[in-house]
Amino acid sequence: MQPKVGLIGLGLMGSPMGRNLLKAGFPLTVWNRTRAKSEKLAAEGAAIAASPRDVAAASDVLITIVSDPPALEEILWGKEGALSALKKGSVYIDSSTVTPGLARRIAAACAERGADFLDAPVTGGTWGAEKGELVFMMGGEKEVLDRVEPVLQAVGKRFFLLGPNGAGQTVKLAMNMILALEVEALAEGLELVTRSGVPAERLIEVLQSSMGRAPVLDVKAPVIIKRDFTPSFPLRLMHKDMRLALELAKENGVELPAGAAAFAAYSAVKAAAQGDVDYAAIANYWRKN
Ligand code: NA7
Repeated sequence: MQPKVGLIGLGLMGSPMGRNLLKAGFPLTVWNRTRAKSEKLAAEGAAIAASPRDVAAASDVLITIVSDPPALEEILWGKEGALSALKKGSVYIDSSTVTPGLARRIAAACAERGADFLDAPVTGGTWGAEKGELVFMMGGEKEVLDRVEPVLQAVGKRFFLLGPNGAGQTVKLAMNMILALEVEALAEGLELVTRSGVPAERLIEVLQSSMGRAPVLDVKAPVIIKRDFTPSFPLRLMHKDMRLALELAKENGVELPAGAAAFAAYSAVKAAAQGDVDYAAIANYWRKN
């Protein structure tokens, strides 16, 4: 019999994940702070719960994907939070990007209720979420992952089990720090060549044939050249991830000199941004300062 799946958080990532769970035939119960987003999925077959608590009570496998640590704490420990209703023997998977410390705190709370927990942030963006081809970075037990893999197959294509609870979040924060640095470096290089009298496209042509080539640069170079910063991965979320990575570094006594400098540049662009923009808008650094 198909496990009953619960999903909390129907943002840019959660909504397409929900759609794919329904397409794969899982009975799905959802909750989102803004109800209109739940109603869209209800039209496709999902049941709407009245609270995060009610989603947990209805689920064998609970998935959450919300903005940041305060949002996650709210849906788990807030009024009518999900944790108090987790079923014994159920599995809870959190795909928000938060801190490894919070992931471990959640794992302990799940264990108290006889439920298992996987921290499972994702990469692949909205495109990967829509195609059901997300890549999961996971912390937890292999036996637990094996139990829920049929559910995760509906939304993802690769599942990296990286260590105990918290390991998924650790790798995700490091990875997004690297992506932020790559795109910041690209923006710097483009600014340097264009302000020195060489068209941006010439640098890109050469980059494409060099060891400096990277898929993220393939995607973000045209965005920067066209200056179309419609969010694909919003700057506000990348900024949050860099902040969390720097917090983790501090906790562990690790210096991240380039990360700290890039964070200051992203912060300046975020403060000056009007509305939601993609993190490639780091290229606006030279427009705003
Ligand atoms: P979005 O599209 O910004 O969606 C964020 C979701 O989080 C959305 O469902 C929000 O509900 C929900 N949210 C935000 N704050 C709260 C609070 N305080 N309480 C309950 N729910 C909340 O982000 P993405 O889908 O792109 O990304 C989600 C995560 O994956 C994030 O950690 C990324 O870094 C990776 P709303 O609809 O606004 O009411």
